[in-house]
Amino acid sequence: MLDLILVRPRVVTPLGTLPPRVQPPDPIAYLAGYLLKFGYTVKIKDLLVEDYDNVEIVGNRKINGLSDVMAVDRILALNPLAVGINFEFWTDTLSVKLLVESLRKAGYKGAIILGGTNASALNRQILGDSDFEQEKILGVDIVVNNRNVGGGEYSLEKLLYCLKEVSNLREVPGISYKEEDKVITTNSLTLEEVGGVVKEITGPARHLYPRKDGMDIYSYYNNPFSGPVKFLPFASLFTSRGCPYNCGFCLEGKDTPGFVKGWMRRSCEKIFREIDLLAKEGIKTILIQDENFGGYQPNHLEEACNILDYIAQKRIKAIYFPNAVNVQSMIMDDFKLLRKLKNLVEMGLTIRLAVPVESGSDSVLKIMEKPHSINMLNKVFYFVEKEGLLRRESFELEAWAMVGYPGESFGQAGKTIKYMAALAKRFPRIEPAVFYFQPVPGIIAYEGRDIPPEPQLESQPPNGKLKGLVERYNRKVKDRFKRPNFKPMDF
Ligand code: B12
Ligand code: SF4
Repeated sequence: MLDLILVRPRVVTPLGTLPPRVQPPDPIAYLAGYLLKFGYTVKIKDLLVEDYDNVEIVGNRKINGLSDVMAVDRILALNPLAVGINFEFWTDTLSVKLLVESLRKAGYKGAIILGGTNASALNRQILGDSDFEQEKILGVDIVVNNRNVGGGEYSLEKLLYCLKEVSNLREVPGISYKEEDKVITTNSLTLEEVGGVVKEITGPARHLYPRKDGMDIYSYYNNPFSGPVKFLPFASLFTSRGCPYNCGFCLEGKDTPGFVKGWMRRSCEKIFREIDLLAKEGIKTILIQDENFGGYQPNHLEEACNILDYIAQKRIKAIYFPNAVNVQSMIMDDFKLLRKLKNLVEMGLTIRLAVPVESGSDSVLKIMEKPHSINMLNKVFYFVEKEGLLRRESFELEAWAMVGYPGESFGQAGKTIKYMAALAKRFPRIEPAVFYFQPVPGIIAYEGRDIPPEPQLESQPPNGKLKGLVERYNRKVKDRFKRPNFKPMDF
């Protein structure tokens, strides 16, 4: 009997939109890497890439990936003690529900465990403690919390031990489960305890990913978050977990029961060994996926710069920061991080960076509890201009903002549009995108709603006036957003 199958579910997108982006299912590969060290038998099933072109239409949505019938067949054939599903995205609620339902209908009696950011945010609701049917997922036994900072690995290991030894679930930290119709949430590890786990993390078990011609299959899709990757193959790297800040629109900012809030870096030695491995595999582009690569203190910046230097020594050709870099980190210690990136560009590396502008109004930045101000943003753009970075083809810059945040006036939204339009004018090569604010489970704007929430499938304009504003802006800067059709390469 296999101990555990870790599943990335099929991906749900709105009808009429491009096929979904494909990135390696890193969260479950991290879990697998950790469990293998303890001698558990684990496999990964990536339902998205196992049949990417198979599309099921349900109402106004399409679901890409291996059909549930086939998925259940393949999972049951491996006879697992437990099935763990990565419920990362609210948008995938439909596919996760259908998969759990199909597994139970097919008679699967083992434990079904959900984990991942969205599962953690909705832990008790998923287990039935909710006024909204949409949030409940019948058939799930346990939700693993401890999102982000590393407790996922720790809790899952303890949970599997418990399931194998048939001992009390109360002994497992950082989980939610049902006991006599009541949802029980056990205490999380402390930040210090989780820190010990994060330091021990060696990296994801990439050898479990499907491969083709020596490359893991994900490079064949060449369509990650932040524009096309020029140099293939690529891989993601997480050097740290979590974030110390409290931005109101972001799950990282929330200190919800069962979560561990904070930031910590993995051991630099272990990160270097992982980079060695990636270089040996011929990886050309590294996507640094951290929420907060620069940390929040000068010594964190020092480590960040050492990591960048190490990557450069290994002849990696490009480094992307698809989740942006905090504005604080960019200006801290006399622009140390930006200077390092400039230095790497001069050495011939391609760098793609995103600046999280968020709003062009200081008052809105305050409502959002952002750790930056307009003045700090201006300093970043001044640096980029003064140092001539945007004149270099190998430096790519994005800027992101949003409108429609609760408490923002129409005039303040207009200020954001003006700020972004001014950036577009000043820097012909910048990609300045404006989105509509979207409340996701776990943040106050979601919790406060008294209508049944539906997973929003794309950025929805909150009112007609705002929509007009953003549409006019997008028409003006439209050339900046030409993206290739996200279609997998032939294989
Ligand atoms: C990389 C990333 C992406 C990648 C894809 C990642 C992938 N592997 O498929 C791309 C760029 C494609 C992407 C797209 C989107 N993303 Co994104 N993304 C992330 C990001 C930055 C990192 C996720 C990650 O890999 N973390 C590292 C791992 C190790 O940590 P982890 O995921 O928390 O996993 C740990 C635990 O949660 C737990 N765990 C995880 N899975 C499981 C499963 C089991 C069984 C168990 C027991 C435990 C467990 O253990 C893990 C190790 O400790 C997160 C923010 C963040 N830092 O988490 C946002 C985040 C997940 N994304 C988010 C969003 C909103 C989106 C989009 C919807 C954006 C959009 N409007 O298009 C799309 C949806 C795409 C889709 N449906 O496929 C939100 C999700 C909010 C929500 N509740 O839905 C997040 C949290 C960002 C945020 N701060 O708000 N994203
Ligand atoms: S700094 Fe970034 S990751 Fe941290 S809470 Fe704010 S938006 Fe989220």
